[in-house]
Amino acid sequence: MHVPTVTSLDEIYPADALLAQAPRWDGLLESFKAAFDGRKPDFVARSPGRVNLIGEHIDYSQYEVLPMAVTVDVLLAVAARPDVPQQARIANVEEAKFPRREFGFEKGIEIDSETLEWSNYFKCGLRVATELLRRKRGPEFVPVGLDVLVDGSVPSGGGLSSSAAFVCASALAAMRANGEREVDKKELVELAIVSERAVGVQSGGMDQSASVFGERGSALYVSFKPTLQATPVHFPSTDPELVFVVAQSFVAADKHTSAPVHYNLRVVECALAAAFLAKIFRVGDLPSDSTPLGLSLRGFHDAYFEKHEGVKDNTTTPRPQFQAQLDVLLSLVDDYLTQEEGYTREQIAGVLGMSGEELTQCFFTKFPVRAERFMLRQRAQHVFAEAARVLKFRDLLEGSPAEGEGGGEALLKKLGELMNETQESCCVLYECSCAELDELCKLARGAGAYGSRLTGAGWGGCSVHLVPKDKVEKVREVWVERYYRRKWPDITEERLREAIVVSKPGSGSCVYEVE
Ligand code: NG1
Ligand code: MG
Repeated sequence: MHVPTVTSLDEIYPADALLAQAPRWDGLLESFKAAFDGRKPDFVARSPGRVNLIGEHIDYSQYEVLPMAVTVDVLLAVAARPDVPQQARIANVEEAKFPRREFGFEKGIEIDSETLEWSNYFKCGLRVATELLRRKRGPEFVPVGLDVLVDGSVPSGGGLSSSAAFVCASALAAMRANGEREVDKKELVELAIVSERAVGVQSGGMDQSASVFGERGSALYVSFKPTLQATPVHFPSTDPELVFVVAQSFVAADKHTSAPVHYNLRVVECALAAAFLAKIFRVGDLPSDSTPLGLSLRGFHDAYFEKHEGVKDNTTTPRPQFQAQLDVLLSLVDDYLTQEEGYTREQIAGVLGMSGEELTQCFFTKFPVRAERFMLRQRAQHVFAEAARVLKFRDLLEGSPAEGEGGGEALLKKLGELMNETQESCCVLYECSCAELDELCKLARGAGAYGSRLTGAGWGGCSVHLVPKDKVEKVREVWVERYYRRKWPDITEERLREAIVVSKPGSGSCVYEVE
């Protein structure tokens, strides 16, 4: 499947968004000329943000997740400069926040993960493109120079994954500038996932998948095994209508700086839990996979059922059986990962039969983390239970809402319950929520939301709520009054409009040809 080329904005946005988008695009094309010697851009590369409906912090354990692309996006207006190969000039319409940069990449693309620098994300994308181009055209290929003007409407640090949208749009931009009209979505995503880790966050692959594969009108069931795949999942028509509302906490989640004690630490804890369980249940060395540390809880999962039940290819196991497997794993965790207070490095090394040095080599060298104790029990409990919730959520969306008592409303309530369970688990077991996110969820539920939870990495950022259509106004009022105005008495109407958005699944990455 290739990234589409489009020639009109209504191929990208739903009708109700066009009114706001048309002037934004015109402005971008005009500003490009002003920024780069009066030249017109050749095309615009576009990739959207995403909201994750369910399946939080399990993509880097290789479990399925259920996000959807949204309408906010990152746009890159681009002109190729064949006369100055391997030189980039990149500017942003928000010049004050994101100052213009120029750099050459004849000697490779350096990315300093120690500094928080906006153009790093562009460089990640450029790396993806260079790698893809060299695969196709040979190692000697010399890419063209680029002039780029960026306009992002995904709030940064807001939990809607501006980073992945930016990386994917950048990769696409560099491919197209070098004449590639047919970019394979899967190839693009797989490389973007690995490449984005260069900025310092050891992410899974949900965001890039949702951004590139997004489809208007459906959520995406993203699986990583046996290979990356995004399957559209349609929303059933229900009465009351199912609506997802996204609310910003306006607590900027600085995942980059806090990575060693938050995000990246969770990545290490999950890998340690996988190795620990594999050792206890003597399943042998886990097969290496594409996760940051090369092993995952899902790898343990598959190895365990291969050894104990002879399941050769667990990716074809029917969903009810897979759910039953997850229940088994949860009881194993309960019985064997018993230390509520966490595990020290010494204890883990002891169980794994490693010296302290070997443990450091395998788990603490690739990227830095800081912790005295590793909460293997709680993290594994979250991951296995969350993986099961994703399956249940998908089953509910695909089942007939007319079935069972209460029809549509009963269905929405069940979906909402799963979201609430996720929030509870993120809060208590995974410790990735924060007081502000908890507050937004509590207020929403009190005003009629069926389900409320954080979305994305957490520790700030964004929340998502399943609200029956007739309650959206009420929920909004309560948030405005009891959260936003209380915290920021002078908050503007415009800021409030940004804060609370009814989100519909939007289309994925594309290239727009400028006439
Ligand atoms: P956000 O919130 O977009 O930074 C992060 C990871 C995902 C996933 C979620 C938690 C990146 C690019 N993405 O998302 O892979 O693990 O957290 O479910 O870091
Ligand atoms: Mg991100």
